[in-house]
Amino acid sequence: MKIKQNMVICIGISLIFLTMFAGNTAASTGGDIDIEKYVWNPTLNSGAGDWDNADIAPGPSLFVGSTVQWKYEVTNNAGVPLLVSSVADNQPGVTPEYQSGNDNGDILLDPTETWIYTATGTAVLGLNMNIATVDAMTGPFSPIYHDEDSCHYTGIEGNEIPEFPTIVLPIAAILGLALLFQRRKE
Ligand SMILES: [Ca+2]
Ligand SMILES: [Ca+2]
Ligand SMILES: [Ca+2]
Repeated sequence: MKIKQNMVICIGISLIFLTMFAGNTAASTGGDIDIEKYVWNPTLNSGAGDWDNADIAPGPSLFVGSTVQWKYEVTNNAGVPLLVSSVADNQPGVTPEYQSGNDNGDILLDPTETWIYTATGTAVLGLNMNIATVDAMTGPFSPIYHDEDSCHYTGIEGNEIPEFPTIVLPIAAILGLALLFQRRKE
């Protein structure tokens, strides 16, 4: 009797889930998710800076050691709300953090919403390419929708303030010599 009751409860819960998500699954055929990854390019728009999609190498030139800022835009082209299961970056130590876009405050990425994520890093020398990925689904039984987008920058040397001894030593030497000549004249 107890087993029968449990079975009825299980079937009931399953039916509720199926009803909740069946519509979404059916409507999502041909749907998709989109991620775009941007890097802050300080030389765009006459030097004021702007977000650069930078899909193609070499991307913006950034000074080695300076902060790199990335932005990720996730949009829903599926026509139905999506459950975003993962937004990630293949660059070690870079974790996209959600900032804004979930306008109605539920847990789903609605077709009208664009979710914004950001991350920062430190520029390293040479060509740097990394890939952002997103996974989403319409419900527990739906296929996983996946998209990815690349982003480039090139780390260049320069803009480094010389370290203290490299400035101070030559100046001290010149001042010392000047003093020495001054005293000899006297
Ligand atoms: Ca894309
Ligand atoms: Ca991009
Ligand atoms: Ca939402």
